[in-house]
This record gives sequence, C-alpha cells and structure tokens, in this order.
Amino acid sequence: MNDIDNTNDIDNNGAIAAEPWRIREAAFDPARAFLHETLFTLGNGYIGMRGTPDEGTREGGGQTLEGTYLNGFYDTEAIRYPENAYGLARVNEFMLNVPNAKRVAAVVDGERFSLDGGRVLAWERTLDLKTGLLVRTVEWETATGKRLRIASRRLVCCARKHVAAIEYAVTPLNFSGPVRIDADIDAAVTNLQAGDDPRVGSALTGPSLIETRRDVGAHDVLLLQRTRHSGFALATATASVPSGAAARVAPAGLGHVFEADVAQGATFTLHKYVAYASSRDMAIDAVGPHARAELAQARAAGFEALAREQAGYLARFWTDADVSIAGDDALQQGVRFNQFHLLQSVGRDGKTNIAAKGVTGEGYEGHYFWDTEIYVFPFFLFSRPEIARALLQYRYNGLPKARERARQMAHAKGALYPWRTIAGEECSAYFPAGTAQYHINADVAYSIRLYLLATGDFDFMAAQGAEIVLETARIWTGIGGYDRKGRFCINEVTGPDEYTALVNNNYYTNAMARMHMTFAADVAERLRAERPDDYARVAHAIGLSDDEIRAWRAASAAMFLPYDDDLGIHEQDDSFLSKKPWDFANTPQENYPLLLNYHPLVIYRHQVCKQADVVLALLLLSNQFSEGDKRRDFDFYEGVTTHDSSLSSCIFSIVASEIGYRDKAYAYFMETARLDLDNTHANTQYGVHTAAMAGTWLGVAYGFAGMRLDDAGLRFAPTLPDQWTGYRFNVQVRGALLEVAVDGAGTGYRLLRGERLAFAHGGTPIALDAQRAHIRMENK
Ligand code: IFM
Repeated sequence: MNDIDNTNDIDNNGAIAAEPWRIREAAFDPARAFLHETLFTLGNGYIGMRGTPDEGTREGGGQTLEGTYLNGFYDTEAIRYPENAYGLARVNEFMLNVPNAKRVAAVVDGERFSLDGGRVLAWERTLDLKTGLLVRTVEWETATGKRLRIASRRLVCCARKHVAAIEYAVTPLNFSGPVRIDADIDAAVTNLQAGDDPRVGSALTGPSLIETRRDVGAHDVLLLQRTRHSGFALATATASVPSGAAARVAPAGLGHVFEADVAQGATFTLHKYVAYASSRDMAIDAVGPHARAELAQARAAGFEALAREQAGYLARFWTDADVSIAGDDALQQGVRFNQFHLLQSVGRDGKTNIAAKGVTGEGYEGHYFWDTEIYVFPFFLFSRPEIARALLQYRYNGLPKARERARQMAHAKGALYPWRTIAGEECSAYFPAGTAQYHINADVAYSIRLYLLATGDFDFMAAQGAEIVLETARIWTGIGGYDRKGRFCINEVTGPDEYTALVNNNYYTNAMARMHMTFAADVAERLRAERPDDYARVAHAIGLSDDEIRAWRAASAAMFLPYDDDLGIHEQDDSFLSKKPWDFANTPQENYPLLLNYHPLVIYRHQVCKQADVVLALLLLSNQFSEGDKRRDFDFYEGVTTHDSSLSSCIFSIVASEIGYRDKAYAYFMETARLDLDNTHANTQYGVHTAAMAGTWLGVAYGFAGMRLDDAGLRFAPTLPDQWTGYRFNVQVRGALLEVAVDGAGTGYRLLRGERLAFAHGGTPIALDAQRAHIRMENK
C-alpha cells in the first residue's frame, strides 16, 4: 500500500499500474474517480455494482454516479415525438439504477469516513481478475486526529445470480475506543439524465421506483419497490453480521448502526450480504421471499466461502478463456480486463443479453444491440458455448415481439428484431440509425450459423434455431425486389455505418441477406430431410411454403452486390461514391466524434464512415472475396473512416492482419485493447464498451491467429506481431478444447479436451486426437 508521503502525488499514483492480472490504483485521484467507478465495477451478468466507495456517494467536488444495475431490469417511458409518424417506436425501456445496498461506513466520534473530509493517509484499491474481489485498503485520520485502517473486500457472486457480499474491517491505529459501522440501503439513487449526448443516459420524467414495503429486523433489511410504468416488483435485501468485537446494534433508517469498543490494533469487522430479486424472474409475491432465501444461504456460507467459490468459478473461466500475450504487460492487462468485463456483463439466463455498456453504467440505457451477435457472441461461443446458447435463447424468446414489430412495419410475414431493446420492444427513437438497420436480422442468423458450425448442435436448430432463421429471413423477400436488370435489391436501409443512413443496396446488408436466405433454405431442407416431424411442426407453426424457400434461393442468386469497376472496390451503397468527400484536412480534432458536432444530414451527405461497414463484410464473409479486393476495399474505406464508433478499430485490425498490413493491424488492435482502461473514447465513465472488449478477443483469434470457421471448416493462419514474443489462447469447437500457442518459431496446437479435432494451418490439414494431441507448425 502507498504510504503517507505519496498521497499528494496524484498524477502518478492515481493511474492504473500495468499489471497482467490486476487493476490497481495506489492513490485516490478525484480527477479519475468517475472513470474508475466504471473500471472497478463488479458484476455477474445480472447484478452490476459500480466501483463507488463503500461509504456511498462522495459529496465533495467531482462527478460521480452511484450505480447499481440488474441486467434486464427496466422501467419504461413513453417516447414523445412532437412531429409524429406511423410506426415509430413508442416506448423506451431503460435499465434502472436500483437501491445501493452495499453502503457501509466507519464512524468515529460522529465523524463518518468520507473522501471529502478528514485526511486520507494511504490508499490502495485493487480489482483482482483471478479472485474477482475488489479490495480497498485505506488509512484515514479524522478531524480530531484519530487514525483508522479500513480494509474492505467486495464481490458479486458469479455462481449466485442474486447475491453480492462486502467485508468491511476497521482497525483503530492510534486510539482505543468506540467505533461505529453504519450499514444501510440507499434508496434515493436515481438514473442519470441524458443531456445532449445520446450515448450517456435516459430522458426521464420522474423517479421510477416506488416503495411498497420495508422490514427492518435485528440485522436484516428487506425493501420492496414497484417500478412506475413497467409494473415490476423489486426486492433489495441485506443481512449484516458484525465480528471481532462485541457489538451493540440499533436500527437506523433502512439499516443498522453497529458499535463496539475496539482496542488499538484490534479489528472490528462487518460482513454485509446483499440480495436482489425482481419479478422479471418470478411472481411478484415471490421476490421478497426469494431475496431472503438467497441471503440466508449466502450468510450461512459466509464471506470466505463465497470468496473461494468466486475464485473457483473464475479459475474455470480463465482455463477456457484466457488469452495470454508475452512481451507487453499493459496490453496483457487490457486483454484480460476486457474478458473479465465480458463475463461480468453477459446475461446467461436466456432472458437477458449483454448491453452495449454491460452492467457498468447507464450509457445506451442498458440496451442490447447487434453488438452481441457480431462482436460478443464469438468470444463466448469459443470459450463458454453454453453462454452463447443462452444468448440465442434470448433471441428465441424475443420472436413474438419481433413478429409484432414486423407487422407494424408492414411485413405480412416474418419477424423483425428491434435495433435496440431490453425486453424486445424497438426502443430506437431515431429510425434512420435505428430501425432502418435491418441487418440485425441477418446478424442474428449469422450467429446461429456460426453456433451450428462450432457446436454441431442440430437439436438447437430443430427446437429453436430454425424458427428464428426462417422467420427472420422472410423480411428480405418482404423488403427486397428485382430491378429492371433482374437484380435483387434492398432499398431504404441503413448498414452498420451510422454516418450513412437510408440508402439503397447497402453492401453489408445485401451480402448478409444473401448469406441469411441461403442459410434459411439450407436449414429448411436439412430439417425436412433429417427431422421431418420437426420440419412439419415449424413449417405449420409459421405457415412456411416451398415457394418461399425457392424465393430465397432465387433472391440469393440474384442479389445485387454493388461494385465499382473503376476503383475495383465494393461500393458501400448505391450513392456512397457519388457523395462529396468529407474534408478531413480541415476538420479540427475537437470536432470528433462528428456526431456530437454536425447535424446528421451534414454527415449523411458526405463520403464519411463512422465504422467498418464493407470492411466488416470482408471479415464475416471472408471466403467470398479475393485478397486483391480485400486490399483495395481496406485502402479505400480506411481513408474515409473516422472510427468514431468503438466497434470499428478491431475490425480494421483483423482485416489488416489478413492482408499483411502488420503495422496497421497492430496499431488498430492497440486502439481497441485498452480503449476503456485508457478511456480513449472519453466516455468510459458512463460504462465500458462491450463490443470493443470482445473485439479485442476477435483481434487476437481472428486477426493475428487468422482463425476462421465457415463452410470450409476451421482454420488458422497465425502471425506474430513484432512487438510480442508470443501469445496463446484456447478455442472450444465441437466439444474439443484446442490450445493455440504462437511464438517466433511457429505455432503449437494442443488438444486439451475432446477426442478429435480437424482444422487447417495456413492451408495444411491437421487432425489431432488422443494418439497425437500436439503438433508444431511453422508460420507461413
Ligand atoms: O451498435 C452500436 C452501433 O453500431 C454504433 N453505435 C453504438 C451502438 C451500440 O454500441
């Protein structure tokens, strides 16, 4: 821990040190506090607790957001349009900031520990990526000169969806006498107001949680609330257990005051167990009893057992998921931090998904986007396939609402997924960059296709996957049609690039729609051949005819994929190349991101991209392009892309790797890997960027290691960045676990689990099995 002499050396010590398995700050730095609240968030895919102080919101200067979130727990607000139109999204769902149940504070002589009062003598805070514990140790002097050490450990249980726990230990350093620990629930927290930045928070008209009951027992508290519009019940429950000194306890508000006479050097400890339950998961009447039951079990286990359980859970995660990079500690830290946050953020119950900001903040209001399928999904598919499966279950559960939405959008058949949502409603109030992104349907289908390739799980296809793929494919024949030249065209959509909206024949959309319709026809035919009963059931349920399957094949074959012969590149859409180029030379740095400084129309009129669009198609549909096309496309689109979206750099890195642009591959990868740790997009304080976090994994596996899985099978084409001495990661495919270890001399493949796995290395076929579980190959 840092000692007293260093506490003023804020610039050096408030920063996060580059350590491979830890995120550690050695001083409290008010200028970094807001950002670090995000970075030190703990979560388990359901609960998310920002890394705010145990004692609650700081009162002095500096921005802060006391945030606790439950993935998928939301209220709604009507979206009001002064200028209305038919079919616009009507209701916004937004993730709620729920009561802060972790609050615990030391009090001496009536003075409560606070970062705004007294004197902080020493401070260290560490998020340990192996144990999952957030540990803070602070030495503090009261205004009257009494010194204390406060050591706290916090965890959000990965193995217990509803539970978190805090250990708070207070040691008098230069006195003996009464020490108080206050433990309560702060129910006065509210969501952020959005302001002008669409990426920050919600536009709310009032508080969302209304108290319906409170029980304050001897050591326990149960708070019941109802959401204002969505009508959900929420239970927040705590149980506090003192130890180390004989404590007197008294109720106070939504909590208790514990007081003990503590000798100098002795430690008075409080363990506080927390449980949240909501009626999104159970009946309204069940939320209170459920929270109490979870709490009783956690309390019976005790903090140490919960900590061991957490370390065990994470050890298993790292065994399957760790990407290790030799030669750069800061980068290694970024990569692991990103993987850790993905695990913390991803819903695994089939009812929730992964929000753009995970459970770390209110940016994008806890909404789920295509980010899941195209960026995050592969990471889980190849490391924790059961989580990938749960993400698909979420989309299956969303089919009824997607069907409703399709009807509103004048599609007689099929299902249209919302661009941004929590529970399935379209929540995008700006349709040009929202609902118009019809490619979301193909993105979901793409992830199902990848799932099938990676797992071979045709049971899933029969039970759910086929229905999703077929229903969503129908939208393409619904919105597309043949032009005078017999080309199948898709008009008035927006592709991934949000600086270009409402265009005809967006290349990405058309290419992905072609993949989608072909896949849908393949799935229908395979299901009919292999599982006729399932086929009959699904076809009957959705009214599928053979004519539709034929129509998909025909539309795929005739799909118009814009290509400019003069430039030898794929055109982003029919109009992109005719637009005026953006004047990058005269755009000052402070005008980026453009979306915060120019009206959308100004941006849309120009040849400028926020993010990878054609370049993303080059990756996802990799085997459909020649290397020459990939190069020319990359060169052209790199020149017109701002990367204002955090989803962009990782894709450019991967394609750069593939076409041999080693320096660019590395530079784009570096932009992605520490994007949140270094706050390079200047908004991590409102939440991490989960798509970019997953893009880091993609950058290693798909990028440097050249991994692809498609109809041609699993293959690798590894390269080693000059800056590293080696890297290693595991992938799970078809029940096998394969280690891929790349160094200067070549690549080693080791079958860690499973009976057999066939793949290719730089075009050479390899099969590993129990007899031959390891092979070394030279990199090409
Ligand atoms: O889905 C993305 C989009 O592609 C770019 N803007 C942010 C969204 C959420 O991450």
